[in-house]
Amino acid sequence: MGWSPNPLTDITLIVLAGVCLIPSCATLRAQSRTEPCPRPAQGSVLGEPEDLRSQNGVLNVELTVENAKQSDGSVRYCYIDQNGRESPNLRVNPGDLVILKLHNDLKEFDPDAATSNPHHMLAIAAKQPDPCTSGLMSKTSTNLHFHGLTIPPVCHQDDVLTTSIQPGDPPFEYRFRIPENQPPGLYWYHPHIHGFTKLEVLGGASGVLIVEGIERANKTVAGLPERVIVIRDQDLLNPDAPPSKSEPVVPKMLIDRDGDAANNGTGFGKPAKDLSINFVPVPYPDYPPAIIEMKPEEPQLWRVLNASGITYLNLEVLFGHTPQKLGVVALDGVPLNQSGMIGDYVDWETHLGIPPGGRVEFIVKAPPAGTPALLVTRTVDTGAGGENDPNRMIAKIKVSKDAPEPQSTLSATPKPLPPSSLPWLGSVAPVRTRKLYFSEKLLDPNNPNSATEFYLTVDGQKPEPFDPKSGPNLVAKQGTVEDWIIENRSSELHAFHIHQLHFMLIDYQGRTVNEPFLRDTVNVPYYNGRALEYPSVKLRMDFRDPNTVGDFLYHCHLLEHEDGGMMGWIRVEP
Ligand SMILES: [Cu+2]
Repeated sequence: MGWSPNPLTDITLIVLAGVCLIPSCATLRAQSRTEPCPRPAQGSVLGEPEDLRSQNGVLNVELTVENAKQSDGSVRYCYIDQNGRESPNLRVNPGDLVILKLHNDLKEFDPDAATSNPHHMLAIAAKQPDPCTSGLMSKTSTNLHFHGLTIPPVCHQDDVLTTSIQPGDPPFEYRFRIPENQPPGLYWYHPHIHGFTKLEVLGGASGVLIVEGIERANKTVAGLPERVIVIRDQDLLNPDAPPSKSEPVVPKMLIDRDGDAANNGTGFGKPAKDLSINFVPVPYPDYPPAIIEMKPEEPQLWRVLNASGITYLNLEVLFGHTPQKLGVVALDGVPLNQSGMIGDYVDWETHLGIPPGGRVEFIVKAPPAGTPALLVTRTVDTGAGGENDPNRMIAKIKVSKDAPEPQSTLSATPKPLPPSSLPWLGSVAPVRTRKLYFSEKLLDPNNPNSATEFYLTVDGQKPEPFDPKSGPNLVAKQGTVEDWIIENRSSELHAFHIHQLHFMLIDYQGRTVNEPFLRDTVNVPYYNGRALEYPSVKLRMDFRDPNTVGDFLYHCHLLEHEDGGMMGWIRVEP
């Protein structure tokens, strides 16, 4: 696949696999729904978000975004539908109408911060402004972004530049049609309030949107049970705990520029954030795994979203200590064979790198009875300035003949999807090449502990944090394609994402790859401070779709970078 996190030593997972395989808490189940934003206990059997399916071409859903302060001071965020279901899967077909009413029930738990926040003061002064145009950004503002969908970036559809809903506003209606040509696959929804996206997403505000029909694009997956897996990150539940005794001793923990545990280059030690899988927490230091129940040797399609705020994933499925082949059929919502060139293609890989915001859909075969099996994430080298993403367990795969099936199964007799009516992106000549670059600056260059500003700059312009009042940073024309070189001039990884469209990876680190498939989020390697050139990726950007018109955003999908200003504004003219 397009990027390959630096694997450290192989002993890492051998040690890892020895830790707390069968937590005593495994039999605990989700807490009751009477508590706001309920979460399952660690070690729980993995549940799935409930499916909400469109009916007669319409998906009607009401979501309330809520938050709840916990006894440890942390604040959970969640979407609850009209029947009390948390972060449901929105399942739609191409051409369907989505009518989604969003209630904002967010509370301010930190009044001191509220009074010191000029945006919040503005909100109080202005008294319930028009949600379409207010552009208000505060801890209690919210909106929705439908990550990966090629729908118009306008109010009530997929605008996040000025759409902002406040507590006390009447329910806000999103109403849009899933394009007939939207590739079938895994998309997602989350809030996108500049400056506060991390707060809400890290707290758990995210969910999956599935465009049905992946088995129509690739009949290899026809008839397979499908399992939605959302991996989120969150602040550490046990921040003061020493690392597990089964881990090698690591250098003293350092803090990176974002205030998170810094990458120590060992694959061990305290992570920057804890992970959860379908809300089952897998906390540091022992990483008690969730339990995935499967029938022996049963193949399933796993649809994995990395909804983390900052954590990179590098997934493996181990039988004993041996990584298994995982059959990738789609990336970022788009089947790999979308180019029409590679038939019912399956890319068999032993590890899958997923940046924050990215999705991978792959075939997993359960182990034979009696074989221990784990879903793990291996360490990711995020760079000297990056966060610590160590090796850790996520789930144990437990097989038995009468394991329950996942709630949804793909059609066994799919009607093939018609081929795309547009020429393959890789064969279209770009009208221009642009260069953009990620960079970071210490506000006080003499003080390594001073605040950092984050920039995503069009080459030739002045590096400045994103300002929603600045107007567009660049202008493109609908109907064209462009090549963008994205450089990383900082010492940590960034994940480039653009709204409203997909792109093709042409070059990675100066090497031509011409991937015959599409992405909407891509990792950009870090600068080591020594190489003669900055690391870069070259992307072919697709502005051909008539829905890709208007003002929208591109940014780093590490949300503290995005909130810190690593974002830009593109205007696509009709
Ligand atoms: Cu970044």
